[in-house]
Amino acid sequence: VSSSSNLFTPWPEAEANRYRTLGLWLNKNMFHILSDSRVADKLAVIDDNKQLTYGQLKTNSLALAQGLYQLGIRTGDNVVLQFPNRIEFVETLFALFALGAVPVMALPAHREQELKHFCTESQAVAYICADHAGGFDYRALARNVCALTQLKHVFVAGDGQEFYSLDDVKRAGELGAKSKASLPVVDNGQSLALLQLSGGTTNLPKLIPRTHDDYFYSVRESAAVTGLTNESVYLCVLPAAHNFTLSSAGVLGALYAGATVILSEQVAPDRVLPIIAKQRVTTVALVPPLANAWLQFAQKNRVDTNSLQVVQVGGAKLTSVLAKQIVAIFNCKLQQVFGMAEGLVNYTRLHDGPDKTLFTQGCPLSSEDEIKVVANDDTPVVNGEVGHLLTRGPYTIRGYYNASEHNATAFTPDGFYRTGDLVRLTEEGYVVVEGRAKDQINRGGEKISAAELEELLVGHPGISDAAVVAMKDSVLGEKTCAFVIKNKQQAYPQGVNAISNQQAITLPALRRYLREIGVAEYKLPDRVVCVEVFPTTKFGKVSKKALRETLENIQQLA
Ligand code: J2J
Repeated sequence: VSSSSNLFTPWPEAEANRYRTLGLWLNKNMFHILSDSRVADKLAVIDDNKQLTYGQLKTNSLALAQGLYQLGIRTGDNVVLQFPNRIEFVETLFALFALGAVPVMALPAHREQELKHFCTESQAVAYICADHAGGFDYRALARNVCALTQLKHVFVAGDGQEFYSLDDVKRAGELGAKSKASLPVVDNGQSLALLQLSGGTTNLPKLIPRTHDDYFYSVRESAAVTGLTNESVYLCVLPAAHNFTLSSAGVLGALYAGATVILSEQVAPDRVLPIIAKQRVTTVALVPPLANAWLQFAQKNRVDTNSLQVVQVGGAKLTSVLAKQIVAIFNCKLQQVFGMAEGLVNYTRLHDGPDKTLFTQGCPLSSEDEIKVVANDDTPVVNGEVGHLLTRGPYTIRGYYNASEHNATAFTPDGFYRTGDLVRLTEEGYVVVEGRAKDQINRGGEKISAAELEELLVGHPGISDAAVVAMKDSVLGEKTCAFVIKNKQQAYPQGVNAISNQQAITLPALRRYLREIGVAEYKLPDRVVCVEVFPTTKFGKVSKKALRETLENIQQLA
C-alpha cells in the first residue's frame, strides 16, 4: 500500500481497524467469491452462447491467471477491461482478482478518447477486450489505443488477429499450471481490487480505487439486502462492468450467493423478456428508461414474467408513477437503488411498504455508513430539508485515484465524499433524491460530465466555446444540449470534420465529428444551440441556470 499511497487515499487506521474488528473487512481476495463451498457443478454463468458451472468458471479463471502471469502480468498491474456481457468478462475479472492485478472497468460504449485516458491515467500495461460485439470491431479500437498509449499487451476474446487470443493465454496457463506450482491467490484486503469509473464532473473522468476489503464487503451485504440465494437467477442486461450491475448486488453478489447469472448482450424487450421465462429469472437490475421500455412491451405483448421476484431500479430517479406500474405489471417486489461507483449505496428493503418503495430511494446499505445533508456552507440543514449529500463509511472511497488536487474539493477535510446529489431525509432516515448540484447530465442512468463534453466540443476548430446542460426528456429523464459559440476568427481547412466556417454548426455534423474523434455514443449531444455569447453569473461564470431557462423557453416556443 505504501508505494501506492500517493495514488489512493487509505482509510484512517482507526476506521480500518474498526471495520476489521466488526468483521466488515475480511482481508480476503474477491476471488474467494468462487469459494470452494460453492457446488462445483451448479451453473454459475450463462451468456447468449455458452454456460459455465462454478467449477469450470474457477478452473478457467485460474488457468487464465496463470497464462497472464506467464506473459508478464503481475500483482498491482492495471489492466483495462472492456467487454460486452459475455462469459469471458467474468472469467477475466476473476483471473485478474486472483493475480492481484487491477481491472479498469471500461464500458462497451467507450472509444478512443475514453480508453486513451483510462490507459494513461492508470498506466495500464494491458487492454483486454472481445473481438467484436454489437457490430463493432474492438481490435480496430485496440490498434488505435496502442498507438496512443504505453500499453504492452492486448488480449482478445475470440479471434485475436495480430493480438493474443484469450483462449491461447488460457491454454498456455493450463499447460504452465501442470509444470509449475500454481499461483497462490493473494489475500491482501487493503490492495486495489478494481478501478471503477466516476460519472465525472471534471474534464477527464476520475478513476475510483476500490479495495478487496471494501468492495467485497459491499457485495456481501448487498447480496443479503437484495435477497439473493443459491436459488436465485440474476439477469444482467445493463453493462456488467457498471458498479450497479457488478456490485449492487450485481454479478458479484449473485455469484457470492451461489446463484446463476444470466448475461445478456441484448437489451431490447422483445429479445430479453423471453429470457426471463426461459431461465426463470428471479432478479434483475434496470435503469428507469429500460424499466419503462419493458413495461410498454409487457402491456402490449403476452410475456411470462412470473418468475420475477425482485426488480431493482436505480442509476437515475424513478418516478412514483413508473414505480407503481412496475409492481403492478410484473407482480414483483420493487427495490429502488441509489448508488454511486464511489461507494455509498442506498436500497429500499424488500420488506418495506409502498410508502418507502414507491417514494424514496432507500436507506444506506451499512449501519456503518454515515450520511449528512448540508447547506452550501457544509452546516447541517434542518431535518427533512433539501441539501447536499455527504457520506463516508466502510466502502466509500476517501479519494480518487491519483487526483490529490481534485480530492481536496471532492472530499471534506474529515473524509466525507461530496456526492453532488441534492437530497432530503424522511423521518425514518430514507433518502429522497431531489436534484443535483454537480455539473453532470444523467442521461437515463448514463452519466456525462459537462466539463468533459465541453472540452471535446471546444476541440472542434469551428467552435470557440461550449456550455453543456441537461434538458428534460420524457423517455430518458434527461438529454444533453450543447450551447456553442462559433469560431469566427479562425479559418480552418475545408473538409475538416465536414463543417466549414461558413456553415451553421449542425447537430449531425457535430455528432459525426465527436464520433470520428472516438467519443462514446452516449456522450454525443442530443441538441445543439448556436449563440453569440453565454449568459454569466454575477461572478462572471457561465450561468448554466440561465442556459437551462433559455432552453425551456425555446422548447415552449417549438
Ligand atoms: C436518483 N439518482 C441516482 C437513483 C444513482 C447502484 C445504483 C446506481 C449506481 C450509479 C451505482 C440514483 N435516483 N436511484 O453505482 O452501485 C445518480 C446520483 C449518483 C450517481 C452515481 C450503484 N442512482 N443516481 O448510478 O456512479 O446522481 O452509479 O450520485 O453511475 O447517479 O452514478 P454512478
